[in-house]
Amino acid sequence: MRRSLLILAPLTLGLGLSACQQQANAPEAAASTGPEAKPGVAVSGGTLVLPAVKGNPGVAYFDVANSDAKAVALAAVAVDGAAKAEMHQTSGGSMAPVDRVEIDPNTSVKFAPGALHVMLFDLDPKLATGGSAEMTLTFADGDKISAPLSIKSAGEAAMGGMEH
Ligand SMILES: [Cu+2]
Repeated sequence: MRRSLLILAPLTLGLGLSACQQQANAPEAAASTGPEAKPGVAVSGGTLVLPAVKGNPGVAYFDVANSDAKAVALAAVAVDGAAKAEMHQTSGGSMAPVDRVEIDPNTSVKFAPGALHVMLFDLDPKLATGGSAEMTLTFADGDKISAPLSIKSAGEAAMGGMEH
């Protein structure tokens, strides 16, 4: 009787420990698949073009590919170092804000000069040509994905055929 109790005690202790460890690990595991990486969605070609005139808005361009079986809807963009970021659509020489960008299954959407783009307001002066800024895309379902933008000057971007 006594003996079996002694054997049980360490076992119980061991179980208690592993349960605690699992609990402690759970939030980390969720974080690595949650805010930083929306399943099936990939961002590439991120570029931030600084304004030619200081104080003017900058602009961000990138590609978003959806390899998932269902459509996703991009609802918001945020960029570190920009007080405000707005999705815009250029058409016929003018542009208008866009609330939502749908990306059908197995397609990609390009944010590019003369089309969809992200307007960046009140840029931090620390954003400098040759550096990079972190961009976070938020989808309608609350999922997020982060990607770097490489920072270019307006002149550099123009040479590459980029025009806002
Ligand atoms: Cu714009």
